[in-house]
Amino acid sequence: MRQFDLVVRGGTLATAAEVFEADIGVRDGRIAAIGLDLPAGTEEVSAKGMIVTPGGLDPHCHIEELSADGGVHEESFASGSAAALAGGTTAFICFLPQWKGHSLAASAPGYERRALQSRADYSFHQIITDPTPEVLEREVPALAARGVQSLKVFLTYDPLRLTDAEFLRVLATAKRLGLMVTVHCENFDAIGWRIEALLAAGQTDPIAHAWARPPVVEREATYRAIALAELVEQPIQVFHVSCEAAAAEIARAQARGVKVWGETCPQYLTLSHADLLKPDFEGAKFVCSPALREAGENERVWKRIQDGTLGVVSSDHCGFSFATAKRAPGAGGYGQGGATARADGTPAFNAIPNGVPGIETRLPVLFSEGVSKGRIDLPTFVRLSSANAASLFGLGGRKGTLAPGADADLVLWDPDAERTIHNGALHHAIDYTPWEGFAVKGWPSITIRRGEVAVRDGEVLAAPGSGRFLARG
Ligand code: DUC
Ligand code: ZN
Ligand code: ZN
Repeated sequence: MRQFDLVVRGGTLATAAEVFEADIGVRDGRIAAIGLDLPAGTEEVSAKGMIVTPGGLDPHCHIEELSADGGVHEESFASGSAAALAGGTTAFICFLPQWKGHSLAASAPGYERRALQSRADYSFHQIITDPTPEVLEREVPALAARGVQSLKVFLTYDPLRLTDAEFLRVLATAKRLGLMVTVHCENFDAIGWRIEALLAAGQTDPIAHAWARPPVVEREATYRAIALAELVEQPIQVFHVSCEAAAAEIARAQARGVKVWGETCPQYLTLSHADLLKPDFEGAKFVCSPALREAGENERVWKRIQDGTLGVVSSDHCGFSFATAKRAPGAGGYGQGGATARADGTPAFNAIPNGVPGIETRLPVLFSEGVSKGRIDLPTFVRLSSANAASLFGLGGRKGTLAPGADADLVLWDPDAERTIHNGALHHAIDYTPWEGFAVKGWPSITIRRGEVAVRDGEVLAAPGSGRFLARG
């Protein structure tokens, strides 16, 4: 019997700390050895000319989410995980919903059963929208014991948002149980006030979404979330930072020793108001929250990646197709201010479901705009794409690393491959990509998940149901 089930041979390995030449020997789905001239494995994969990174970990994506009105996001676990793997992401964390007025157990029945169809490894953050004593004192501890070790709260969206008093109770519970709290930071009342004024002035186009949610509403809520977390002495992760104003609040808090981390997404690094202004309702394809900013903001967010303020790039993938959900006023839950339809039947800006698809394009866009264009080096790419999220969310040593004992989740990047992104070539279930026609340099040609070749040259080989639930510590 050979020592290794698989040897990935002759690649340039990139970890969160260094870049070096080596082979990787895999046994029983885990990395067994890293070194030069390893003995032959039962299976051999050549990585000559390739960069080998840990598999991506996308710690923020909405997959097959169920809303209380009976709706379900169009992206299924089978399709979303195929897209993840094809884009170099071997594990993701999505959301267990809580419907207001319901216990955790009674919200989204059957959701965990749906997740069994995943081809990639997966875990959950628990959304808390209704922090009753029963939820905080009984249900959350039981969930934590099952390995769901992080909570998500919204400071905007009705009926998802928490008041400050509710948020404080969630923070205190997380502190008691040692959980991470992730936060969507925007000021609900300020957005509502702006929406009312814009609608009264007859502004209904998708661009008004950005006018209703300017950077100051994100900055205020980011500051408030940090201040309340500081009061409780509970670490938080600020999700999807879109602008310098919010990032600066995080940097200031980090400088005074507060345990706050920041995440951003490829949309805030590459897209802008110009996209929201596209004619024929096409701007709806770019409605997400926080909103896209003016073009100059992209480079300011890159600077906050470069100075270490923002340490994670997630997709915030949402399954809303242009032909269906994006045109259904109020559908999908993530909207604010009522279901206002316009004369042509399309929704006014405030009723367009918020969210863009990006689970497959996250890493190619980050690699190309970051590594290939010289904005970041390879270890930074690894930290942003997997390693930092793994340590923040209790998967350190298992995901996001190339080291003996870690899961053999590997991505072989062809750094010279030039591609143009087209939706037809993607594996998600959504009918568009915000990066249609976007040119990238660098492409994940082989994705290996726990020692098995899951994707080769765009063909997804991993079967639905082959992903595993990741209980986190
Ligand atoms: N932002 C989005 O754009 N969609 C879903 C949730 C969120 O916070
Ligand atoms: Zn959010
Ligand atoms: Zn989200």
